[in-house]
Amino acid sequence: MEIAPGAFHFRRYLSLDAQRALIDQCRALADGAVPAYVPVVRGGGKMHVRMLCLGRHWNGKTYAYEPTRTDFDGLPAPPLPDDLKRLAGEIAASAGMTIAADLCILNYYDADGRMGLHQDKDEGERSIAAGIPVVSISIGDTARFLFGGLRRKDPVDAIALESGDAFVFGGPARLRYHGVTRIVPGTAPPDLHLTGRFNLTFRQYDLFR
Ligand SMILES: O=C(O)CCC(=O)C(=O)O
Repeated sequence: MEIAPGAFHFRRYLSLDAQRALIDQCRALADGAVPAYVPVVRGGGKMHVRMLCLGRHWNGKTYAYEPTRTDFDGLPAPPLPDDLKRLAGEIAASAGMTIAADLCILNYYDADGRMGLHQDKDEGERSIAAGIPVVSISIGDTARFLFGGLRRKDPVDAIALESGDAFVFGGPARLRYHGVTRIVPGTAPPDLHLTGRFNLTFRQYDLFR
């Protein structure tokens, strides 16, 4: 469903089996040799998610991407697995867009997880100017997702992102403000045996690859 020019919400894009497989993959990555961590941002505040960047690391102090986690433990960002990259491409294609994802931010939200209203604007200038989309996948508990305009003060829509949903924003929507105000505990499909929520956002930093 196109909710605004360039912004698409696909409910239940992923089957339960696909979600289960993705949860296993997310857990293995988040608890792997380069584990997810709670970033501390510029002003010294802690984020309310556990984060792991794949392909490139987003530095919460400089808001820049880099190969290694210089704001945390100096470890290299793990590579972005090919199957995830493919999935991002398929979802973008469903929205009539293309992405050659070269990075993904994997966030885990517990019952207190949230993320303030922000723009995704730290990727390469040419990629953003071309409107290459951000592709988001949600698994687990429902999130109250805010989707606003191009200015922070613009009105926002509250959208329930449920388990298996995909959300794509590119073209004229690429720089829209968005955030997560709350997680609704206990709303994940019981078969998933997941408490909390995983969210993956795929982006393409480089336009020419
Ligand atoms: O968790 C979400 O749905 C949004 C995540 C997000 O805004 C981000 O990673 O920049």
